[in-house]
Amino acid sequence: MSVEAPLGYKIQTVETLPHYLISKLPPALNLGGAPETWEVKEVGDGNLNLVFIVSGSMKTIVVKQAVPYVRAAGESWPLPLTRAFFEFNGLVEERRYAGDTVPEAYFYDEQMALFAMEYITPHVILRKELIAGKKFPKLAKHIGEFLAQTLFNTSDLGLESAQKKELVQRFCVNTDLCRITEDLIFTEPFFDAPRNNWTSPQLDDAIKALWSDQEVIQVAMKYKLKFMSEAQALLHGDLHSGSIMVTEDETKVIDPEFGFYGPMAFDIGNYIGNLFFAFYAQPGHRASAGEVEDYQSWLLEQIVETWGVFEQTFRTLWTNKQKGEAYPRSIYQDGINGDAFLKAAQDDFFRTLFIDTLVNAGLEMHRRIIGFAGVADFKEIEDADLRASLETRALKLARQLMVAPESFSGFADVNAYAKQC
Ligand code: SR1
Ligand code: MG
Repeated sequence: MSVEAPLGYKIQTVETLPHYLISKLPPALNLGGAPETWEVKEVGDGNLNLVFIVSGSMKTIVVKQAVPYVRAAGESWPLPLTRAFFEFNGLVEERRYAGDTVPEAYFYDEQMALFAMEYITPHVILRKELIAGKKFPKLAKHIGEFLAQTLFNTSDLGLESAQKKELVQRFCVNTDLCRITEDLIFTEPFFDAPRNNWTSPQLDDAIKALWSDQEVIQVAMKYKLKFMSEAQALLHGDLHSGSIMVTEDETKVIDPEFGFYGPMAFDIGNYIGNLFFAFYAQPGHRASAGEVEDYQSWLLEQIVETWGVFEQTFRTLWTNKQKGEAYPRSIYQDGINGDAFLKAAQDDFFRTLFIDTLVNAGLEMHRRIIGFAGVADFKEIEDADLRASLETRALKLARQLMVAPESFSGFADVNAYAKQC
């Protein structure tokens, strides 16, 4: 199967991009100087797209172009170009609610399947910094708020029902990227799929045992159905530490090309699963036991604090909401027993969301160890025996999160269990 490209579509190179851009850039986006003088670098290191940094004498921008296949796999894995549309629109919608935590998107060109956005500097990809052992004092606040603002304000709690349905319609056709998630996260780790890739032979027995573990597999399939059918909020859809850029003071969430309407717990669980990942990988990256322990404690604090900020911000948005037909103001804010009802409604909502978040974190951890898209936290550990022993610990927590999420009362409790694994 090959992908149909719009007439005139061409994969851009550092040589062709300036000439294309000069006819497309909005007048307000003046890079400065003649296009021949612009410096262009291709810096994409993700799985899917080309990423260019284009600098003129006055301004630098980022241009992202979709190619008609998965970049990390090559032309044998075709992938439609429409993902540029979803990433551009995802940035626009997220920025509406999360402000500067999301880069500004400048323009989208359907014919070339590309868009331009703000150049973010000197921020570094969070995953690299977690591997390097750096701490970020504002990270939990920024990500907790990002999650609350984007998830609340795009759900039926915070948005007029007609507007929400319009957004559902716009994003629900992101079928090809959803299909990647459905396959890579929810299905392939749980059977002998050709794309799977784990530390072998060290983990062979554990992974074969997983394929017969009915308890885990039933949960994975239950949550796959939820992912496919619960249009609760506009998700980022791929919120791992590789989709976040940081400095001491700022956090930027990038890459929402997997954006679509799905269950809130998917985004939150993805992020938290990646923090647990970083937690287990630490002995592969730090020089001493003391450094490992210190950084692991910081990572576990991040999990507690991110959830805390998220819940607090979301509760406040909900309590003060002006619109949104779910849990309407007429019964809660303006109702005779409103305050008591609202607290009970919110408590119930967050308990369910917490459980679903744990399951999604467990799913993300399984797929990064077993499936196609492994991550640097573990892949960069060269000693395969050490890597496998750390992955085994991560898999132990991941299983517990999936089969017994109700046994945990909060993240402090989960963290205590994570340390024992
Ligand atoms: C084929 S894409 C593989 C993975 O990369 C992206 O970042 C998503 O996480 C996806 O699952
Ligand atoms: Mg990405």
